[in-house]
This record gives sequence, C-alpha cells and structure tokens, in this order.
Amino acid sequence: MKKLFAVVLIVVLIMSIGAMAATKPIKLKLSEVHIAGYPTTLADQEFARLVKEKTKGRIVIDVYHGGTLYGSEPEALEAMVVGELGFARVSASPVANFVPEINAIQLPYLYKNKDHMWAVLNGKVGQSMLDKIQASKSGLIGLAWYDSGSRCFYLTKKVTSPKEMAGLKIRVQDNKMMVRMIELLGATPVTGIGPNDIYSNIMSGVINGAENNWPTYHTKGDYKAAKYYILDHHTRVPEILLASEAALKKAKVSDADIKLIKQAAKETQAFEIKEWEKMEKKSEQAVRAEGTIVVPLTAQQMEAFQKAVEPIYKEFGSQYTSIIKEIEEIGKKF
Ligand code: BDP
Repeated sequence: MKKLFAVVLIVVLIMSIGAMAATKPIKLKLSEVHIAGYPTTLADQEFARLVKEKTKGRIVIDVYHGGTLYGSEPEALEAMVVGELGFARVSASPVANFVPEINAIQLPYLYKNKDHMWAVLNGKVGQSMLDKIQASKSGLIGLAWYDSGSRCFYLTKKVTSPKEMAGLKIRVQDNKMMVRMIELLGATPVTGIGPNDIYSNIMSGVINGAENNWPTYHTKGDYKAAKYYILDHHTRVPEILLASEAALKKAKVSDADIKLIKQAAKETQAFEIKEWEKMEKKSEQAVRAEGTIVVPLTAQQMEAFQKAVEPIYKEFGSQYTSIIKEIEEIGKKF
C-alpha cells in the first residue's frame, strides 16, 4: 500500500513539474531609445501588457527603455535580423536600409499635414509597406506605425535659408536619403551618432546641431546645447514597432500567438497618437519656457528649403513614382 502511495506521489510530482515547465512564459525583450513616459515608451508598455493578456501569459515582453539595451537603432535592427532581440520600436528611417521602399513614405515635404500622413499610413500604402517589410529578406516584421510629428532643424545659430546652412555639421539619422537631404541643403551630414549622444557631440563641437521633433529635442536635453529651433518641418518620419522573425522562431512562438501579437500592436496605435499629441504640446511649451529661440519661416523661406531638397524625389523616388503619386492623390483631400 505504502509502495503504491509513493509511486502515485512520484507520478503526480513529475506531472506537475512537467505542467509547470509547459506553462513557463516565453520571455522576449523590446528595445526603445526613449525615456520612461515618452509616448512610444508608454505604447511599448501597453503593447507588452496587451500581448500578455491576449496570450494568457504565454508571452511576456520586457521593455528596455532609454536605449539601455541598444542605444543605436541600426544595432537593434541588426540584433533582430539575427534573432538576438525580439522587438524594437524604432524610427522608420533606419528601416529603409533594409526595405528601401520605406523612403517613399518619408520624403521631405511629402505630406500636407498630420492627417494626410495618417490617411496614408493607415490606408493601402501603409499596410503594403508593413507587408513589404515582412516579405523582404530582412527577417523583420512590421507591426504598427506610431506618430512622431514633424522634424525641424535645431542649431547653435539662427538660420532662415539653406544658404546659411553652409558649413554646418548636422547629425542625421543613419539613412542615405536623409544624408543626401543635408547635402542638398549645403551642410555636412554626420551619421553614426545615436539619439542619446547628440547633446554631448554638440557641446564638444563635433556637430553644430541636428534635426528632430519637439519631444526628442526636449527629452534628450538637446535644447540646452542648440538654442535655435528652425520651423522648417522638413520631414514626417513615422515610428514603427517591429518584431524579429528569427527571435520568435527561436523562442517557438506559435503562429496563433504571432497573430495575437500583431493584433495587440495595432491596438496600441491610437493610444500612442493620443500620448503623442499631449507630449508634443508639453515639450514645445517646456523648451520655449527654457529659452529656446524658435525661428519661424515665411512661406517664401520655407519654399527655399523645399526647393533645395526637391532633387531627392528623382534621386530616391524614381522607382516608387506610383506610390508617391498615390500619396499625392490622397493629399488632395487635405
Ligand atoms: C526620434 C525617434 C527615434 C530616433 C531619433 C533619431 O523617435 O526613434 O532614434 O528620432 O533621430 O524622433 O535617431
């Protein structure tokens, strides 16, 4: 009797250990360069919460913000390609190094306004870009677009025309088209500087400025180094949430769970946009209060910037003329 009891006990023990192993969650990391409380960081955390909820705890995503995991987005992308990193929220700019078509949706002066961009991203063009990312050999999966406002130059001197940009060294994202944009404006592009190192590079004189939206200019502290914020609004570069096909495969995430991950990501877009709108205003107010000199441009001055960068449409957009036309067509409604 005692023997039978012992055997039953052992079997039960083995079974429960087995069950415990089976329910052990799959843990994956998400890399984010922005600080806690930044709209994309909040959206990443919301994404992680939704994934855990939808997969009933099978998948747990740990969000590493502030660039603590990867301070450079190109490095995060490389890690995803080889399956060392599960997820990242990055700017669309460096993703174009893997999927060049992405440049067609971030050309300078492409959108009339924010609503125009969202009509494109949430329509056929935006979805086809996400599909192209997955279809490319990059091993990246495009999950969702987020807002990032528009990008303007911030410099150590006042500038109101491309002519005055001559001689300035400007940090730009790691993307050939963005590099060319700076060259066409007569300045010198500098790449290879992550968003957390811009401030120190301005302070040490390696660069004379950079370009970004209000919240990045504010939260990275760059406004303390480059006082002039020029309202030239040259690009709208969306943010993108990505997954790594290789990492998901390595972690044995099921196809059904990948579907749930995609759903969860889409559901966080409206959340991010709401947070973005709040933060954009807050950051603008904060830097103005701290003494940033905001330089508005007249319609004529703006046109000079737009004209200077126009050759990019031929140099980088000639293969994507149908996409660009479609975007311009959508723009007629705005
Ligand atoms: C910010 C994006 C961030 C980029 C950064 C940059 O949110 O993802 O890393 O620009 O310029 O607007 O590198």
